[in-house]
Order: sequence, then structure tokens, then C-alpha cells
Amino acid sequence: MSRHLKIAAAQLGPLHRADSRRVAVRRLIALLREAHGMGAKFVVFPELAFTTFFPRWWMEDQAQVDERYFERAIPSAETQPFFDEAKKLGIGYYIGYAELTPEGRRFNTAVLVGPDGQLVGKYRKVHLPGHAEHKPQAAFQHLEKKYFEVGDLGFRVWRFMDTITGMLICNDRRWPEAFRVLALQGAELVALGFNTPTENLHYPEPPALRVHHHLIMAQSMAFQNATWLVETAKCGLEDGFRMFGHSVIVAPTGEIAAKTATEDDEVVVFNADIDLAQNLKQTMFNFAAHRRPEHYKLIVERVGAEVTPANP
Ligand code: CDV
Repeated sequence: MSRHLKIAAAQLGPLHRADSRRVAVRRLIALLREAHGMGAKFVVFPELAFTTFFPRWWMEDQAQVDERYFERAIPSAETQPFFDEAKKLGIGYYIGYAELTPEGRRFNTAVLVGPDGQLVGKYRKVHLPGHAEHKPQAAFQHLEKKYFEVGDLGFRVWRFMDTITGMLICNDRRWPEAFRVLALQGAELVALGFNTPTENLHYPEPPALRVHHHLIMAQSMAFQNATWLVETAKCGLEDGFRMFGHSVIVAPTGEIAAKTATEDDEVVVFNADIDLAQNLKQTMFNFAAHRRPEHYKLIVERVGAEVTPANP
């Protein structure tokens, strides 16, 4: 009999600057209960799920930023009720938060927690988009390079709920290398939370095209790496700035199995056949039989593109 896991994307609508952790935790608990009621065993929550997407704001008082937006411990007194509820319901999950370590380092982080409430794994975002300097002329900022360090834990997978599961965060989904490194460790399921502004900060782009890119990336990354993929948004008009929804569960065939329809709190669930990933890994995407890494060396040797014509 093939392995099945009922997986959910638990999308969050906007969380404003005025919203306390208590508000976030209450809504996250409501999503947990809804997912549980729909039969979900594994739930993927968004990136930075306890607060507004604060990198859109230039803030100079780092102590205040730490106090308001970063977690010194997970769970904390304020977030504990969420962790307690998940354990009570026996749900495994992925959730993103801003991590402040005891050494004073700051990361955009996600954790994987088992249905027994035990921490299984931690991932720190590697691909930090945006900029570090203030752009006073811009409608909003994207200051991930100011508030976070590049993740130092690499791309890893864990044996989790009878699957092999990896974690990524938001902008990582634009980089095929991230998925391939997980797939090379056997990933059958990838969990990813995101916050994606509807407006492109750097150049004009129709909102529909932003969503189109999000969906084609999800479908191609899942298919080319023969893995289930859950991508969950925080979205809607947050602090007056719109972010798109379109949270998706994508099958290893590249087909969208479930997708949200709103830009608010919403759960979608799919009973995923995990062995579908294994079948593709043994056929079309049998890496051991078909990959040619001797021709891929530039991928790790070169960062930016350089023109190297074969016939100079
Ligand atoms: N939170 C993100 O990483 N957002 C980026 C935006 C800035 C492009 C994304 O890739 O969706």
C-alpha cells in the first residue's frame, strides 16, 4: 500500500503592525483547528508567521525591532498556546519566524515540529532578497538584507512523518539549486512559507505576471525534483501594502492539487500519495542513472553570469 499523508497549507491574511502576537496566535490556532477538522496531519504555515512582514519598514532602533518582531525563544510565553494546541491535536507542522539567537544573530527561520510537539528540524533562509540601505523614494522597503544574516544551516532534509521532508523559505523558491540540493538528499516533500508583495519594488511588473511566475516555479520545481511541494502565503492588504495569496499544494507530477482562493485566512488540504514522488525518482528523474554532474561544475564555481563564448 502506498504511503499517504494529508497535508495542508494554512494561509494567513494580513497581520498589521498594530496586531500583537496574541492576535497572530489566536488566528494560527483557529487555522490549526480548521486543518485538523479537515483531517490534515501536516500543516504548512507562512514565513514570519507571528508578525507583520516587518522588512517593509525602515527602523533604526534595533532594540525595538528585536522586542517587537524577533523571537528569542520558540516557544515563548506569547506563542506557547499555538505550540500547545498543535501538540494536543497531534499535528506536525512547519512555521516561520524571526529568530534572535542568544549570541545576538538574526535569521529568517522556519522549524519543523512533529505531531508529538518535538522539534525535528530548523532551517535559516539562504536567499535573502531586497536591500540593506534605506530607499526613501520607494513606496515600501524590502530590508531582509538589513535585518537578517544569510542562513548558516544549509539545505537539509529530515525523516518526518514517514516521509523525507525539506524546508525552504520564500525567495528560495526562485532558485532551482535550492530544490536540487534537497532532491539530491531524497526529498519527497518540501515545505515553504512566503510573503510576496503584489508590487515589484524594483521594476514595473503586472501583478498577474507575479502570480504567473509563482505558479510556474512551484509546478516546475516540484516536477523536476519529483517532490510534493506545499507553499503557503501570508497575504492581503497588510499595513496598506498588498501581498498575493495563491498558496498551493503541488504534486510531483507538477499538477496543482490544491490552491487557496482568497487573500485571507484559509486552509486547503490534500491527501498526498508520497510514493508518487518515489515512482518519479525511479523513472523520469532517476538522478543516479541520468545526471551528468561533470558538466555542471560552473554551478558551484561561478556566482554571477559571465559571457564565455565557445568560439571567441
Ligand atoms: N519574502 C520574500 O522573500 N519575498 C520575495 C520578494 C521580495 C520577491 C519573493 O521572492 O517572493
